[in-house]
Amino acid sequence: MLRRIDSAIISAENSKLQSDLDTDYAALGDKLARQDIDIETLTKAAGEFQIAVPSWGTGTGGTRFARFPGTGEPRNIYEKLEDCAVINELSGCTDSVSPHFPWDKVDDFSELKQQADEYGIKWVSVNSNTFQDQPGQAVSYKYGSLSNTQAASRELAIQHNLDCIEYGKQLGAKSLTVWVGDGSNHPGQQHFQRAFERYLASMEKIYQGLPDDWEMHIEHKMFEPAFYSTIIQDWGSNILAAMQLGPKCKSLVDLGHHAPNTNIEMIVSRLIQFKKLGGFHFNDSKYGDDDLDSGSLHPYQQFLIFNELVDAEYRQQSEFNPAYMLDQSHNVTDPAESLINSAIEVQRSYVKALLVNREKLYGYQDDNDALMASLELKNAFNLDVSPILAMARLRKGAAIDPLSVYRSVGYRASMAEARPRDPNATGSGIV
Ligand SMILES: [Mn+2]
Repeated sequence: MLRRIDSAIISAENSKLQSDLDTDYAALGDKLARQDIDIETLTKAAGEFQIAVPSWGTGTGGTRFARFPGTGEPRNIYEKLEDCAVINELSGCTDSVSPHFPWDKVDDFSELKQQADEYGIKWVSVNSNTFQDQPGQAVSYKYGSLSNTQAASRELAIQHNLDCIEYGKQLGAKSLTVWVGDGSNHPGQQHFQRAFERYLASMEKIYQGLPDDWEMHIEHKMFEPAFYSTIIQDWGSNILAAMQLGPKCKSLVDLGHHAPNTNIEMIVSRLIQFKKLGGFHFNDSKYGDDDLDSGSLHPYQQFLIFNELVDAEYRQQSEFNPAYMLDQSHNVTDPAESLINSAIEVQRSYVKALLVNREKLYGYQDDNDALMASLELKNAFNLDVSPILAMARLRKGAAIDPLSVYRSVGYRASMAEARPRDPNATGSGIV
């Protein structure tokens, strides 16, 4: 298999840390055994957990005010794939990439797939982009895409989504994620119902183009770029559209696309109950931003979301197979470092949620013992599962300390030489 980081370097770094890890792992194993939890079961689950990297997350992000590009940024999808391979080799938990079109469009998708295959990277959900006009585009998305009042703009957006499905088929993807920036900035600008009807009619045409084994995921977002109303502003509009369109259409939850303090874990539970949870875009948010690093601000919220997901697994909820993906914008960090760290933070939430004793929790709930029910969750959250995550990485040939290895090999500096920046290239703001 093709590699970006020599496995001998990772092994050498791991060998320096393994003795301490073995000690910590054994101590944690003893502690968990006293609670009748087998640490090996958790380590196996951690090793199997995978979360996709968004291709656009490998470049430095920005805001609508400015973007400050870093050195050695990937300039095309092949270079983004290289960085994704590095992230996976070090973290051991990101074996797939989610592409965005037309940003990642190439002439020969079989060549791109072959390159990814050699890195052991899969392609997952393809993302369409109808929130900006492309050079030479015949009609504009300024006043919306799938819900535009003008049929020509709607048709262009529909065809773009159908094209994305074709690209995805060539890459081996199995789902299409649709987020549109459609909405309004002024009260009265848009007739809410008629706009939603146009959106649904457009989405129906895309749905008809889905292969039998594909899903379509709708992503809601409360605001931005439209600041008064958005066509799929919340999970209510999202699930209504998904139910209207059919069983292959599900809702996608981007953690940052909600009002502050929204109970996202309960939204997740509702979507699971009605077999409409398609997947996630993980990130964190403080105010109205939607692109901070996963778990950097609200790790307990992320844990509570995984508590619902693990509960669904435990109860063997039917049609439950959500797609996990990061969706962040890295403005001040090396994107590869943020993506490695964030993937592990999401994996951490998953493993902590596995610590919850479901039967005990159900008992506390049935007895209305609020405090003990709450502690069953909090005690799981408070346990440091780092040795489990590190051991899972070690056993997969990934790094015990991924960021340390990443920095020691000078990856970004070497990319700065290999990937000189085009001085004429214009970077988008929000990505
Ligand atoms: Mn998103």
